[in-house]
Amino acid sequence: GTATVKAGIPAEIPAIAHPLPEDPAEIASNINYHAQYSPHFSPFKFEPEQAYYATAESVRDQLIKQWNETYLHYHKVNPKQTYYLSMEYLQGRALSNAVGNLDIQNAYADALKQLGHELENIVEQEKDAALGNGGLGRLASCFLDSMATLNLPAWGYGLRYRYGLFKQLITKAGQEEIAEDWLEKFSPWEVVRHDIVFPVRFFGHVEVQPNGSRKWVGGEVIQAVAYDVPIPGYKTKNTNSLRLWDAKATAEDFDLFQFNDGQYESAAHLHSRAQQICAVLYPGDATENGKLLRLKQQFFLCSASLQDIISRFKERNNGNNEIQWSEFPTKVAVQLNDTHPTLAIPELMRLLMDVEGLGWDEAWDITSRTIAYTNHTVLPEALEKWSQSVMWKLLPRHMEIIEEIDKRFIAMILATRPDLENKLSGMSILDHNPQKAVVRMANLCVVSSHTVNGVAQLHSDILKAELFADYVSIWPTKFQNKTNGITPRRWLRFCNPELSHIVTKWLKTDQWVNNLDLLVNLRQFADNPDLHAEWESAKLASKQRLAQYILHVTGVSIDPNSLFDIQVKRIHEYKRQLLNILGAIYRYKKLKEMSPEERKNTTPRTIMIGGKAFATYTNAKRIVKLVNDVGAVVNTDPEVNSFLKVVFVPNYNVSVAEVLIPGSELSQHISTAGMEASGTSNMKFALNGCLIIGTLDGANVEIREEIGEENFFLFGATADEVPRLRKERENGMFKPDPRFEEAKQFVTSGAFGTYDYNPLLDSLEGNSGYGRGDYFLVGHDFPSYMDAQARVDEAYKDRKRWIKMSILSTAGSGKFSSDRTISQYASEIWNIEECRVPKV
Ligand code: NBG
Repeated sequence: GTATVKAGIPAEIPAIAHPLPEDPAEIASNINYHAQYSPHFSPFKFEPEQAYYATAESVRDQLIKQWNETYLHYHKVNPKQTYYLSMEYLQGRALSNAVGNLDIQNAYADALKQLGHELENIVEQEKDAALGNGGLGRLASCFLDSMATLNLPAWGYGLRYRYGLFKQLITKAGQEEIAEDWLEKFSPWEVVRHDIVFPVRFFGHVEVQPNGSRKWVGGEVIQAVAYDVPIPGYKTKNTNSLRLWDAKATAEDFDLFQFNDGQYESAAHLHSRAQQICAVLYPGDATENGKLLRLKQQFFLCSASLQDIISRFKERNNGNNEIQWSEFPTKVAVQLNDTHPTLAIPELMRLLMDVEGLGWDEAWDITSRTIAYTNHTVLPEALEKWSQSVMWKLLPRHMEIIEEIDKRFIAMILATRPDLENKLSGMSILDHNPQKAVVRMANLCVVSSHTVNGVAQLHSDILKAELFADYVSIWPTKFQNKTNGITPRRWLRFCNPELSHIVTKWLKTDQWVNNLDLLVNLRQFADNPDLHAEWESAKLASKQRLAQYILHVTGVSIDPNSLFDIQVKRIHEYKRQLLNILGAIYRYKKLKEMSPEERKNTTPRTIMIGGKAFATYTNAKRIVKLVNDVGAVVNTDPEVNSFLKVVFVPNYNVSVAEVLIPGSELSQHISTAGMEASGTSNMKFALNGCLIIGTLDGANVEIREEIGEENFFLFGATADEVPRLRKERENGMFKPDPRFEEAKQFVTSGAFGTYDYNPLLDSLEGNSGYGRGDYFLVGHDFPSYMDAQARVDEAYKDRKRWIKMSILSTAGSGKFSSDRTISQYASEIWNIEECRVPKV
C-alpha cells in the first residue's frame, strides 16, 4: 500500500524495479537510453558532447540512489551536522570525480569503448564549475570531498552564480576577461528543488510590535531556490549535498497591469533585480552599486541557508511540539569560510529572536555556540569592512543587532578588562571614526564565534600574535590552527594515474587514497633503482602530456627533457610572479652572454607561469603582459631557445591544474614571508613528486618539515624580518644586488618590446599602491632566490639525487590530506561524528 507519513518525515522509498547497471554492456545500454530519451540532442548524433551528457546522466542515476539513502539515513539518525557556508566553490569537473569516487571508472570506460568513445576524451567535454577565485574556493571543494569520504553528516552551502570566474584570453594587449557560461547547455550535476524556496528580504524598516518585539518589514523580497549538487564520498555510500541558492521573483511580483499597459521593463522590475543577485561571482566593487550587490549576495547566502538549517532542525525535532532551542548547538555547527558569510551571525540572532520569539541572552548563547570562523588572510585590503550607512539601508534590523552585540562587548571589556580600554577603538565591531564609519566583519566574527582558526601553523601564530592578539588575552582558548589540506582523490589518484599505480604497487595497497599517511612507507624505497626507473618514466609521460597541452593552447613547443618549472596561482604582487619573471629575464640575459660551449653546461628549463589577474588590478595585469612579452622574445630566439622557454599558460583553472601538476618538476611558492596564509597548490605539487622552491611562508614551513629540509629549495627573508626590511627599503638604506639592477635595466632597455613597464618597475623602488619602496621585498629576496635557483640547476643534473628528492616529496606529503584537516575540524571545532550509510 501507499506509505503514510508524518508531515516532514520522508516516506520509505520503494525499491526500484530496475536495478542500476553494473556490467559494461548494461552500462552502455543505459548510456544509450539517456542519449535517446534526454531531450537535449538530435537522436542521430552520438558525438563526444552527446556522449558526455548521456554518460553524466547515467552516472547521476547511480549517485541519486546513494544520495537519497544518505539523506534518509541522516534523517533517521539525526546526528549533529556541519553546515559549511562559503561564497566560493571551485568544483572543477564532476564526471571524472564521480566515476572515480564510485569506483566504476573501469566499467564506464569499457562501456564507452563499446559505444566508440574513450572515457578520457568524454570527460574533457565538461566545463569546469568555477564558482570561486582561487585557493579559498578550491579548499571548500576539497573539504566537501573529505567530509563525504569520512562519512560526516555535512552540507555545503553556496550561491549558484550564472557566470563564475571569467575566462582569461591572452591578446597583444595582455589579459582580457570574458564571461564564462558554464550553464550554457545545462549542468547534469544539479537538481533544482522547486520545493525548497525561502524568502529573503532587503531594505525595508523595523517595526515595533505591540508586545515590544521588533520586526523587519517592507523593502523587497526575493525568493531563494535550492539547486542541489551531489558530493559522493570515495568508496562509500555517503553522498552529501552542496546546496547552491539561485534567486528568483514570484508571479505576484510580476505586474500584469503595467505589462498590459506597455510598461514591460517596470512590470518585471523585481524579476530583473532578482536576476542580478546570482549573475556573477565577485561583481566589481569599484562603484557603490557594485558594493551593494556584493553585500546582497552575502546576505542572500546567509539568510537562505539559515532558514533552511532551522527548518531542518525543527523537522527533526523528534516530532516534539515544543522545540528545544537549547539543543540547537548540539545539532548544528556552522562554519564561516572567511568573513564573507559573517551576516549569518546577525541573521541567526534575528531569526531566533524576531521569528522564534527567543530573548537576547538565549539567542546569543545559541548563536555563539553554533558559529565558528576561519580566517584566510592577513592582507588588510582583504579584511572586509562594510559601510555602516549602506548596511543601515540594506539590513536595518541586522544593524540594530550588530550595534547591540558591539555595545555588550564593550561593556564586558570595561567591566572585566579595564586594562584593554585603550585597545577598544581597534577591537570594537563598529568603527565610529567619521571618515570610516564601517562594520569590521572580522571583529564581529571573532566576538561571536566559539572558535577562530587560521589555515597553517605560521598563519595561526601570526593571527594570535598580531591581528587578533588583544582578543587572545580575553579568550585564550578560542584560537586554533587547522593546517589546510587537499583531496588525494582528485589531486593524485585521478589526475596522475601513472604515479598512483606506482605508489599502489610499491605500497602493496591502494589504501593510501584515504589514508595518505601510508605514503611514508615509500621512504624505504627512495634509493631503489627499479622504483627510480618507474618514477622517472611516469614523470616523463606526464611531461609529454603537458607539452602537448601547451602546444595546443599556446602554439609553443616545449622540450619534455628540460626542467619543467611552474608557478600557477592568482596573480598578485605578494605572490611575487614578478620575482619569478625577473629571475627568468636574468637567466635569459646570461644565456645570451655565454658561448655555445658554456650554454651546453646549463640546465635547460621551461618556465611556465599561469593565473588570472583581478580585472581592475593594474599591476597584476602588467605582470601578465610582461610574462607574455618575455616569452615572445625568448621562445623565438634561436640562440637560446633550446635552453630556456618562458610560457604563459592561459586560463588557469582546476582542470588545467590537473594537467600541469603531474607534469611539473619544480614549482614556485615564493610569496613575501608572512603574507600567504597557507597555499594549497604547494601541497598538490609536493604530493605529485614536484620539488618546491619557496620562502618560509604559509604551509611551506610545514611541507619542508615533513619532506625534509634537504628536499626543499629555501630562500628569502623570514616573516619576523619583514617589518625591519620594509623600513630599510623606505628609508633608502637598501643596497640592491647588481643582478637585480641588471634584470630591471634589461626590461627598461626595451629588450621585450615597447610597452611601458616603468609603472610596474616603480613598485620595486618608489611608489606603489602599497606605499614607498618595494613593499613585497622583491629586491631584497632576489639574490637569495637566484642562489636557490642555481642550487636547483645543480641538483637537476644529478638524476639519482633529483628522483630521490622527488620520491621523498611524495612520501612526506601524507599530512596534507584534507581528510586529516577535516577530521580535526570535526573533532576539535564541530564536535560531529561519522554517520555511515549502511551497505545493505
Ligand atoms: C586564501 C589564502 C591562501 C590559502 C587559501 C585557503 C583568501 C582570502 N585566502 O594562502 O590566500 O591557501 O585562502 O585557505 O582567499
